[in-house]
Amino acid sequence: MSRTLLIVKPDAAERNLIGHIISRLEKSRYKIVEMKMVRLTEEVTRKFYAVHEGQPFLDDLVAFMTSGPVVPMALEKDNAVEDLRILIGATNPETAACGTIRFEIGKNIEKNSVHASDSDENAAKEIAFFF
Ligand code: FUP
Repeated sequence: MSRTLLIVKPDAAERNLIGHIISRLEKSRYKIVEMKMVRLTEEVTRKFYAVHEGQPFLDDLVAFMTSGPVVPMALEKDNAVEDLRILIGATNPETAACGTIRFEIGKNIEKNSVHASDSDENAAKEIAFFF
């Protein structure tokens, strides 16, 4: 078993898609081991996205992520990190594979509905960041 972090982003929470996303996760055999609804501050969001410091999209991304509630959750499953990246799809919903969560409900490259950790190392860090 391994763990990863998923965040339901404000665009999905705002459209009442939290339950839909949880359903997709549970049907894919993820166990939710931690979960909460939070409103992120600018400071916390900048810390979370520190790796993107200096990127032209960062200010907009921070404004978006602080615009409404988000739902971080720690998920457990075999091969959790890699399988969840496949389930959510590419960053840009327009290029995400058919059937992925971002393909299905993502609006654009910024408002792409969900975040998922990209490595076991980052998953551990991101779970500790929120829980
Ligand atoms: P991902 O790991 O798929 O979430 O994608 P990245 O780590 O590359 O990017 C993190 C977040 O930055 C994305 F979810 C959305 C945002 N982003 C933009 O808004 N514009 C871009 O050009 C790239 C990323």
